[in-house]
Amino acid sequence: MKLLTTILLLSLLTACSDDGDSNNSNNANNVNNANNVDNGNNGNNSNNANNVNNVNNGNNSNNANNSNNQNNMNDMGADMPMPIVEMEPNGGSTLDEVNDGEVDREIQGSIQDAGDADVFKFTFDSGSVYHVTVVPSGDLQPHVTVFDAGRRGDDAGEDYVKIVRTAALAQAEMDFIAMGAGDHFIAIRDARTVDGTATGGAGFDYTLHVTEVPMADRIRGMLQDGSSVSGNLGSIGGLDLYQVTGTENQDVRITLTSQGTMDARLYMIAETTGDWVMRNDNANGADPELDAFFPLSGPMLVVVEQIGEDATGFDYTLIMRLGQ
Ligand SMILES: [Ca+2]
Ligand SMILES: [Ca+2]
Repeated sequence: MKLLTTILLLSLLTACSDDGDSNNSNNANNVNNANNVDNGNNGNNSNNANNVNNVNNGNNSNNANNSNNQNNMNDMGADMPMPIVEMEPNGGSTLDEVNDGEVDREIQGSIQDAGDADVFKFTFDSGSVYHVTVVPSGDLQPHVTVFDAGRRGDDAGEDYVKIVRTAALAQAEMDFIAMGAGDHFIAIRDARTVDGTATGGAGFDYTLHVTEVPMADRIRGMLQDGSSVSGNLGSIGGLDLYQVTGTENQDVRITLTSQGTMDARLYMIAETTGDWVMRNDNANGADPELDAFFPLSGPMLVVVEQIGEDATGFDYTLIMRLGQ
C-alpha cells in the first residue's frame, strides 16, 4: 500500500508535470487490447479491491462527518449540499491520506504550507464528461491534475493523466472524460511547487468543484471515411468529441494537425465499454495520429484534448480515413 502511494505522488511530480502522460509520448500507436484487461489480472484485481477497502476504511470518519453535514443541510432546508472541507493529511503519501470528493459538491481547501499537495478521490461514471473548476485566492497559482487511481494492476496515473495550470488568481478549468475501470484522483498544488520551488502558505485557499457535462455539449460532429473537419478546443483544458461508427477489424487512421502551440492528444473510446481502444499523443511532432484497427464494432467517440501546460492557440484539423 505504501509503495503504490509513494509512486502516486512521484508520478505526479515527474511524468505528469512534463507532457501530461509520458506513456503516450513515444508510442507510435497505443492500442488497448480488451483481452489483456480480462486475462491474467485476477491477482491484481484482488489487490485493487483491498486497496479500495483500505481507502474506504480510512475515510469512515469522513463519512460520519458527511452524514452530519447532510443532517445540517436538511435542518437548514438548503438546496445545495454542504461543502466538503479538506482534512489534512491528504497529500497522498499513503493511500489513506486522500479525501473523498463528490460530483456537484464544492470542496474547500488550502495549500496552507509550502509544497502542500491536496489529493481528492472521486468515483465517476465511465464514459461521462466532467468539468473541473478550481477558484484560487491569495497568491495561489492552481496546478490541477486528474489521473486514474490505478488500472489493470498498474500504478495510479499510469493510464490517464490530464493537467491544467494557471497564473496567480486565475481560475483553472478542465474538461475530461472518465474512461476505464476504477476511481480517479484530482490533485491540487501551486504551480511553482511543480516547477521546483515549494510554495504555499496562509491565504492560499481554493474551492474545487466538479460537475458532469451533458455529452451532447461536447460533441462537435461525426467522422466518416474521408471526413476533414476543423475545430478549436477553446481553452487549455478543453475537450472535443466526434462520433465514429466502428467495424471490428477495419483499419482506421485519424490524423490531427494543430495550429498554434497546443500539444494535442487523441483517444478513441468505445461507448459500449466506456474504455479507450486507441490513443496517441505525438505521432508527428506534437501532433497525434490514431492508426490501428477497430477491436470491436459499435459507436465510438474520438476525444480531442491538448496537454501542453503553456499552450496558446487551439485550432486543429482532423482527417479520418477507413482502410480497405
Ligand atoms: Ca491542504
Ligand atoms: Ca501531442
